[in-house]
Amino acid sequence: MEKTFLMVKPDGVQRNLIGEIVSRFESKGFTLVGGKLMQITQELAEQHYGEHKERPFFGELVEFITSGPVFAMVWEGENVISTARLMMGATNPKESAPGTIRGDFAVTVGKNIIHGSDSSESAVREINLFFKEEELVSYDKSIISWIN
Ligand code: FUP
Repeated sequence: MEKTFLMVKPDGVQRNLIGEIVSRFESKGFTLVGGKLMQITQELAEQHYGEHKERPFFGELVEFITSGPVFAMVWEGENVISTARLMMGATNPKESAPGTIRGDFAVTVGKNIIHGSDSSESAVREINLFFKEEELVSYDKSIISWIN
């Protein structure tokens, strides 16, 4: 089953949105298979956002993502990577539709509440960057046949 990496960023944690965000993905029908509150180190931040290394906002991005605890998660489900991106909304909250997480809770691109993998390659890379294999739990939910 497809897996994705999602993370409530420091602004989302400070604004007490962990529960709201977890609830949205649970209600949708996805399965939480890993989760932890953690402080991202400088090194992990630079690895995670490596693709943006040359961008002018890289320094601020690393500073922001290390500025407080994050809630890192792995979610499982059919098409979870692309569906989670739809549920998150556009990267810039100026353009994210109401009803999406960023559309409902964020105002500015530098504080956009949530991260989610944007492809199957980045999902694998990011899951491995943040979680050890033994931190992920594989289990069946009897309700799944009413979802998929
Ligand atoms: P996303 O995949 O939606 O998280 O977006 P990107 O990978 O393009 O960007 C990663 C993060 O960089 C965004 F969440 C916010 C930040 N960013 C800026 O601060 N300014 C920009 O112009 C673009 C992105």
